[in-house]
Amino acid sequence: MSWTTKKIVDQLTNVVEPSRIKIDTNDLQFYGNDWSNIGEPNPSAIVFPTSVKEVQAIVNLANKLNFPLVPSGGRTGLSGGALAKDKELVVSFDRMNKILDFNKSDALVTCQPGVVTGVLKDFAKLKGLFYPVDFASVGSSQVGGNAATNAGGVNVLRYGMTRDWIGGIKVVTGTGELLDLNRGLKKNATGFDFRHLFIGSEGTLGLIVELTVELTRPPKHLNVMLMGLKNIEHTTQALALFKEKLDLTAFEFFSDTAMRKVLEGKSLRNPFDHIYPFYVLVEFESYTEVQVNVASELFEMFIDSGYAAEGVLSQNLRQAGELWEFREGITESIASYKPFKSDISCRVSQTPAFLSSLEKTLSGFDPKIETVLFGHLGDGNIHINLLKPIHMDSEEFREVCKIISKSIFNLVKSFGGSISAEHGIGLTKKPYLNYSRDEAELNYMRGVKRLFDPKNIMNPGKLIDL
Ligand code: 2HG
Ligand code: ZN
Repeated sequence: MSWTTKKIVDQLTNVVEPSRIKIDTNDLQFYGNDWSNIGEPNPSAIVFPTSVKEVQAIVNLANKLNFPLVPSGGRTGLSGGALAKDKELVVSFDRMNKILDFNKSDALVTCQPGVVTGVLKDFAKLKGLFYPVDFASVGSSQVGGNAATNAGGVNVLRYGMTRDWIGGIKVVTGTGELLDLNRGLKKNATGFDFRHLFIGSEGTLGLIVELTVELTRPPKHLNVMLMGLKNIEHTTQALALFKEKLDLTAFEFFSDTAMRKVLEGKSLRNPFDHIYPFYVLVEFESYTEVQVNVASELFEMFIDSGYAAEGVLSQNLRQAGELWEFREGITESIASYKPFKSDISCRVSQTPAFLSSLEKTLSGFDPKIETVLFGHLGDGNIHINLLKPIHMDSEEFREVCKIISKSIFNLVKSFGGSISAEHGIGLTKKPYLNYSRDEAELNYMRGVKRLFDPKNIMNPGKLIDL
């Protein structure tokens, strides 16, 4: 290690005001960690730049002294991408949180990376528009972090991932150069689109210092239907039918164990008379009563054919929110079990086959480890949470889960799926990246990393090793 905290802090004071450098233990713990909680944070210091120039100066210093940087947004990631455990300097974007520009006719908003996702959503609303990327942590995640991890969420089925809403970004590469990528252009056929290399690169190529985000018209009226289903095949049959007849904004699913945990954890009342093996939550846009009637007819058809056992359709926005709680409350309800998380995807049409094979695979392991399945079925994205039995030692649980996740990843590979649909690779999934990307691809990824970050100072150890 050729740098020391003292050396970094001394020289940083030439670059930013001393009050924007933090070395208190509490700050190091807080800003050096993310929601994955997989290791002890141990950064050298935290720096809070306020301008692009300052970010460039920090990167130049890191190159000169050869110390690593960890970018830090809302730190809501679940894969350890923002964990600083090896004396890195954490670059927090908390003070770069301004909306810089808005152009109504382009429906484009330009902002700094530290703008909280919920603030951007509220800003869009104020302008009569809509920023559609949505997930449970919009209240703390930041737009820069969303872009760096290509965040997904519950509305991907209709609106796509974060990538689809980024009209332009400015980045400071690992060499300290400032790149202005795509500048909000809708059409631009001038060769490689570097913007998309940086989106989803988890801070390993450079730091995103400005974003131009596209907004759209808000959905007219959203309705939510929750159904209990007896069989996994029926979930994709429901998806196909509803998708054909309605403008779906979300199609989510969860298992019986997920329902039990959320009822208990959130003290909710079971909306149905029984617990069913699977639940689907369908959200759709209605323009008039016609769409609501179509949904009711489809539901009746489902009941008549024996697919759906019970169901409920929201009558107003408050009820829609209440139905969402059964799905969105799952993560929080199982947090006390210290779950081991996987976030996989396969083609939507293959999800029933995948889930049946998964059931077989998991039945070979300790039955005391409960499995909670849920996710964005409309996108083929399944969250698999393994729960630690109360009496199992944490270390033993982690070891067993590693073995189980290898079996899961083998299964994912056999389906041509992805070992991370939306949570990213970070540290937790780095050893398994080759289950989803072949060696030739990994070599090109290393080449790209070397090109933009030749000294390997940008979030080293995450996503891919050189
Ligand atoms: C969700 O879809 C999040 O609710 C979290 O991606 C998933 O807790 C999880 O595994
Ligand atoms: Zn999710």
